Amino acid sequence: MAGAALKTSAFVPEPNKGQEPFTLAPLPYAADALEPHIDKLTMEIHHGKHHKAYVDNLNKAVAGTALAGMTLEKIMSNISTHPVAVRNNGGGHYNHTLFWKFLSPAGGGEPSGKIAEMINRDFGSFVALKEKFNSAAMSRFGSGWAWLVLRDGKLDVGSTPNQDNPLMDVSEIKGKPLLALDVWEHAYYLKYQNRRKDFVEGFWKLVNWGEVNRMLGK
Ligand code: MN3
Repeated sequence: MAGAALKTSAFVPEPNKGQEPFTLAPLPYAADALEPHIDKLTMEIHHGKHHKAYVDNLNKAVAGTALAGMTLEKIMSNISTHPVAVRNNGGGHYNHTLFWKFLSPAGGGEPSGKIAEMINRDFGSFVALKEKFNSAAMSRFGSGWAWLVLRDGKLDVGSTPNQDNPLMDVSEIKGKPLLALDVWEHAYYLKYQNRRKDFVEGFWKLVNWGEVNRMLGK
């Protein structure tokens, strides 16, 4: 039941609730709220068309199978045994649900709280983390995601291809996602064209550190 899922904590990604069919939650802010860093039309297409298609195609892929009603986290933990449509669309739904929440019109600036301490401990400084994260985002060839994750109590940075994520058994980087950046061209091409680097810089001006801290405490 979608209504029941909405009663859970705001930072638990909706697709983790094992609801079936999976549903597209509204953006947590207006489509133009992230301007100038991410433009309104990009947000409308990205959420209303791309993310919606992942949800619709995921529902088609799991309908009538043993995966229907299973949580996405469980599905992803042994994704190598499932059809590629589940990997692509399940990952797409999960990743985008996280991504919208990691952005905020009131975001950006320096990290605070527990995540700030851990960044300093594990990377030396926020500047050093950004360099590593930006490198992961820039060096991902073609389409994919950059990630900050928690694994065995330590922070790590890496990237995944396509709609893969660190919860998947096939992923090179594994752990609990704490921050995600979509580097598919559909995330930035209308405004930035080929300038992925400028999009990544814009992303840092939107990061919702409160959400990162809440994920950390989950
Ligand atoms: Mn996308």
